[in-house]
Amino acid sequence: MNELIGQISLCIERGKVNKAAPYPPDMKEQDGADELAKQAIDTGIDPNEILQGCMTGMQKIGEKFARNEAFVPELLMSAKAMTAVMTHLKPFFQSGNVQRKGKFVIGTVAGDLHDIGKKLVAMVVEGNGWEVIDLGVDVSTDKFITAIDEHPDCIVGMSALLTTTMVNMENSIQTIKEKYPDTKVIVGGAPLSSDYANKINADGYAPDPQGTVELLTGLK
Ligand code: B1M
Repeated sequence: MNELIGQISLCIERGKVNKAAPYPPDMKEQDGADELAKQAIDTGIDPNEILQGCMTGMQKIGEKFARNEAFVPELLMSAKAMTAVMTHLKPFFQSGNVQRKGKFVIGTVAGDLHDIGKKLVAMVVEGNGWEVIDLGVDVSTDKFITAIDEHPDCIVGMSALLTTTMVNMENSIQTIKEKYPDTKVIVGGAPLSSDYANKINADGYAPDPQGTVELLTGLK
């Protein structure tokens, strides 16, 4: 791994947002995710490689959390550091074709507050020419329905990061299909799979942002 990317990855894992941030104390006054991401971009490093470094950092903090070596406040700091990097990556992922291919409504399902992956999907889909309506996190079935009322020609995307919240997709999909049988609903998120998507009557499963773009193109 490139040294700069390794440093960014470490900042995500340790939750070092920027140079001014006092957390974590042993990294005080060092450059953080914000400064390093800017440097990486200025040096011409591929934004996809920077993103990959971030994912590695997130993976590591997630594993520590699973082993009870890190707790929610640390996860939050990692999320904050990742958000700082995404601010620099956004223009690259959104610089695609401006002619709109269709509308994509996306949200993290009810009970779930994870939004980093969903935001990445939204960014890349937008960069690939779709109008994206991001409903945020903890999105109720009613909120999805209201969005479809306003954008009847949209495709809906649902994200879930928890095994306890992915089950909420089934009810949302069923209610959407009862009111709007022709509306396509696709799903994604770490605990999801194609098999699960089939089981809950989703119209497709995408493992990542690029997969979402391909799925949308196929469904259009
Ligand atoms: Co939480 N968390 N978290 N967390 N968190 C996980 C998901 C967990 C796996 C950690 C672990 O135990 N190892 C675990 C879930 C276990 C499970 O259900 N099997 C977990 C838990 C348990 C929890 C809490 C319950 C902890 C607690 O309170 N005790 C709690 C739940 C809160 C809630 O939602 N109600 C909680 C809270 C949080 C924070 C708020 C602190 C924070 C989120 C902050 C934020 O998002 N703003 C957080 C974080 C950061 C994580 C980890 C560390 C990182 C998630 C992330 O951002 N990954 C995560 C462990 C891990 O993933 N290694 C973990 C990076 C992101 C780019 O990847 O989101 O997978 P991801 O998105 C990917 C793909 O999945 C896909 O594309 C993205 C880009 O490639 N994708 C889609 C995502 N959505 C898609 C939608 C699509 C298509 C593709 O639509 C078509």
